[in-house]
Amino acid sequence: MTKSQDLQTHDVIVVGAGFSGLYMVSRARDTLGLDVIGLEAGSGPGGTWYWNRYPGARCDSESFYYCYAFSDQLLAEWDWTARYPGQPEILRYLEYVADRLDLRRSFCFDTAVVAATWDQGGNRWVVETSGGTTYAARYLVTAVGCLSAANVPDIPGRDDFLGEWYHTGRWPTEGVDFTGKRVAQIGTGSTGIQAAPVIAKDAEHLFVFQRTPNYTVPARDRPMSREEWVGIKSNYDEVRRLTRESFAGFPYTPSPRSALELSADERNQIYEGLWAEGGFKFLWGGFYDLLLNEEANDTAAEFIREKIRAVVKDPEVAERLCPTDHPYGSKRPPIDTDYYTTFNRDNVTLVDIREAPITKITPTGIETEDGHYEVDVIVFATGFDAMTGPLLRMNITGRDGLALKDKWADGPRSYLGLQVAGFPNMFTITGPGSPSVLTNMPTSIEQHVEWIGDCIDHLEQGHQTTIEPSVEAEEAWVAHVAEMSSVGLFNRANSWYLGANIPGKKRIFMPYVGGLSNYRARCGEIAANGYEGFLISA
Ligand code: NA7
Repeated sequence: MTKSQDLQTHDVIVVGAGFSGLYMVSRARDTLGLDVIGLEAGSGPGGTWYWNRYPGARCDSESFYYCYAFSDQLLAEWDWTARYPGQPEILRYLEYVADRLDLRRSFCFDTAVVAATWDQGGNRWVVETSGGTTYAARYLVTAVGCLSAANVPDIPGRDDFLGEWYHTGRWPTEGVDFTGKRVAQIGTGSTGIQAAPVIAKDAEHLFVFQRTPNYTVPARDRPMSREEWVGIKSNYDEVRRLTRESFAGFPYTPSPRSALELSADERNQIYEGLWAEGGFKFLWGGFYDLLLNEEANDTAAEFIREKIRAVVKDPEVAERLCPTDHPYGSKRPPIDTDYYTTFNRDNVTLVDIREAPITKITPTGIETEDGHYEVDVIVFATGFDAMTGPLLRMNITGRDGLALKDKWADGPRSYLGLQVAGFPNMFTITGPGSPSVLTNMPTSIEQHVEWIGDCIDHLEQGHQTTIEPSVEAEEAWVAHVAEMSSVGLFNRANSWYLGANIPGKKRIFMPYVGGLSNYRARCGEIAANGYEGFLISA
């Protein structure tokens, strides 16, 4: 590091200290021997798991593959206690990794990036931060996550509310005591579905404001014994192989059968088995065509609706909870613990805001077209400005004064979701245009970190100065991402994959639907062919 007044110079700046930022710093510092600084807005490592401390927050991927696979040492030392780790345990894991790899000394915490600008003359990125210090480095790696820019809807009257309000993705570290309180929860995505059953246990009354009913499958969480974990570890090479060679980073082998090949009874028997097993396997390990064929999808959707009708005692509430306006899995599929049974509690009311929308927030509650709900606390489980939001809020400006927000005004454009033309030496871990949120995140993150590390090493070894995609390669990739997204049913929902949850955001399907294994192979070939499609300057 060199330091002059309030400018610090390094080789690499990594923004973020979640799964991707921690591994990127380790890779650049310890494997490549570069001088790296990590910048993180939170007061410690954790990323998503630092901020999302809402009640019920836990991982929807199973613990044994929702972790780093790159290090035998980390695997050997850490034992997960449950099939799905809760937020506190995942945060402890990431803190353990930060300590074990001695990463904290390379990070500045409580430091948000306020601007990042390419300095053409100096061939470097200049990054301004909330603390006032400016950092410069030849490489800028964004490790900001896909779901970190909280979306708090601009509902009229919000600032007049006299009670407490919270967004689930910015939950107070000290927690929130709901005892004896009337609570409004807005939103029934993965977060709302995890939070409602837990909040309902403490609150005097919980009103769940639902705009779109969601399909959720039981998680079937359970403790994981030491013996079970040891057994999995002894065969971990196979877990690595399966996750890396799979479509979505899950160690399941999807069935080659169509849901339509079987009789209704045979099919339901399989669905019953998957329902009993719980989790994402219902979508990814059942029939291969659930996300490809609407008729096949309908069989799973109707199976879930029948489960809702069987569990929820009030038939009118059950029907309101039944999704009918989008195919199962076309939005990010939640999994749950006791979500539907929560609506059988006397202290829980489902408020259908599709039928009677919210008109305003008042000082004492929420007004809809058919009534006023007096509450003490509002929980916004309203999601995120996904994928582009975390990047755009950093005010990134590339070559010739090109602002990323202008370049992406009509939707994100990138090559492989890794680099953007006009933004030399900037790498975006799990950026738009890569499989990212459609996959088990640590699997995608490790692949990106390793690819970026190798690419930086290639430049360093060859004494080359900059790398960025050619406009042609970027255009071709953007067209390929769009083409793939039109193949299945993903475009059939108003999802955050498309940016549909943010008023005014351009509707573009952002993640790459072509599958993680194909994507990994393509990235590997491109590197092996001398970084085909990239412009490298000496
Ligand atoms: P999601 O999946 O975006 O869900 C947000 C929920 O909030 C969803 O039910 C939305 O309804 C609802 N919402 C959003 N804005 C509004 C407004 N203005 N009024 C009423 N309701 C609204 O976010 P999550 O946090 O649940 O999950 C994000 C990801 O985090 C998750 O998929 C995992 O990957 C981890 P809508 O469906 O848009 O009608």
